[in-house]
Amino acid sequence: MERNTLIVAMAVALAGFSWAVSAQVVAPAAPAKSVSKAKPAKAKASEAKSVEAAKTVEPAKPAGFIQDGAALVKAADWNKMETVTVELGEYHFHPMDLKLKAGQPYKIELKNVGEKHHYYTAPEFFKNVAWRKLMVNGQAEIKVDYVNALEVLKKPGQLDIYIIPVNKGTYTVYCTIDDHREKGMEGTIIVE
Ligand SMILES: [Cu+2]
Repeated sequence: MERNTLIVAMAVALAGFSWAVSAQVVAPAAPAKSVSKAKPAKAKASEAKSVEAAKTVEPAKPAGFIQDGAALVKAADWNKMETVTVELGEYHFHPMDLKLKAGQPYKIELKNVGEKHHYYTAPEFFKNVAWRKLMVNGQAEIKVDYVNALEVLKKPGQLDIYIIPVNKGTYTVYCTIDDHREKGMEGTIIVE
């Protein structure tokens, strides 16, 4: 009995010790505000740690982009997807004014029919859509949460984007190569 009691006591002591150690490890991650008042130098480290932990759980999109895009893409009925073709050439988009419906899943085919490379740059529009994927010539798919700019290489370059416009508005699209924009490569994307 004495021996058993001793083992139990040791086990309790060890458990207490490990609890103390784990508590020490957890402690720095405690509410940043209370820590920052006492030890400002360590507060930054713990804040950085908690931000890192949050990213591991669910990666955050850059500010301004649709945050719940993945859920919208998953919930959408892609059998009702509409296909729209936009041609890029010297120096125009066709159509120049693209009209889309908010909440409607789209495949937008960006086709370069010109002799030069062209950009399809629409930063505000790109921020206001839920991204499913991009497809290159039916040969490769790129899964993305957000996009900044797209370039479609000269004839016969093609890039298909699968998106759901989320926020209504009038957005500008243009080509950023040389003076293409000034020569006419600026159009609008209207989401209603
Ligand atoms: Cu261009």
